[in-house]
Amino acid sequence: MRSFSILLTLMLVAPAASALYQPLPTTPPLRITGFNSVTTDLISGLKIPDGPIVNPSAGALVKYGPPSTYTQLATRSNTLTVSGATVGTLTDFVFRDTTDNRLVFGLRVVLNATVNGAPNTFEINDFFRKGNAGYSAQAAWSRASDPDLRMYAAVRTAVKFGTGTETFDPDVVKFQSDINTSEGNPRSGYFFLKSNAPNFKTLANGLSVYQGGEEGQPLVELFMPGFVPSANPDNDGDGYDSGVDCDDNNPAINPGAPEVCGDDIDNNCSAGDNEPAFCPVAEQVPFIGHAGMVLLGMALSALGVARARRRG
Ligand SMILES: [Ca+2]
Ligand SMILES: [Ca+2]
Ligand SMILES: [Ca+2]
Ligand SMILES: [Ca+2]
Repeated sequence: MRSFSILLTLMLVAPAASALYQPLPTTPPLRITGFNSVTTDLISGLKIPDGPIVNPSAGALVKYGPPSTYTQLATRSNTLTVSGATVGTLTDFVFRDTTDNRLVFGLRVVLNATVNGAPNTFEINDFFRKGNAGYSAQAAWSRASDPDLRMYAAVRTAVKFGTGTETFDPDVVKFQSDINTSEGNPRSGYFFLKSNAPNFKTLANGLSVYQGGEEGQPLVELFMPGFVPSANPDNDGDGYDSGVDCDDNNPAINPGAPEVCGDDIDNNCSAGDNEPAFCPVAEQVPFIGHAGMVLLGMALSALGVARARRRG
């Protein structure tokens, strides 16, 4: 009976955990919405309340981390810079949810208290995550208190805050938020995107944050590298998966790398080493020399024939 009760407990718990994620619609209405209170978010099912406690003492800090069933596969911190000044830090994550083996892309942001000695007025209205075309997308988030809330909605669209009706974009998932130091909520919880992609890679400009001018600030979009879904793994982390990377164990070799002439390596995964487009001297001088030698030989040969005819 003991094993039966454990099994029953697992059966009851497992569906509840996965139900915390909501699929993002592909047809209107596109939005799924969060709210501004702990109580209603628990009802909405968007909140993940069962992660380890990151900071138990300060309600103003993110209290809940990722769920304990998540294995972290990769992370990267991006400094958010506006007009040369640091306004905050966005941390990007990839996890594997060991309950269903799916990949989970996560991010959270912390805005600085001040910028150049003045109150930080930078605000994030939208987070954009690219690279989702061809894959499913489900959203959820973690938070514990109002100061680290602020996922208002999740939707597959590239339409920015305040610019009109959202249209479906299979590639882009937007988390609409309101992270703003001046308004007393400088930290987000974790915004999670669960995908059925088998692998992940880094995409240049795969992530961005957008300030929509809600309080009269300038419109600002900050782009940064981001982890995105991928059909193939990117073993060397250079942003090119093994399907297009001709050496996926060397980050200096990939389709975006410069060709290094004469090193016997196809550095840019195109046209071999010493390709004429990048290596004109090394490649063309021997070729012209050879052609010249052939032409010279033909000319000398013709001259010899002509002399022989004259002698004959
Ligand atoms: Ca690679
Ligand atoms: Ca490589
Ligand atoms: Ca090449
Ligand atoms: Ca080369």
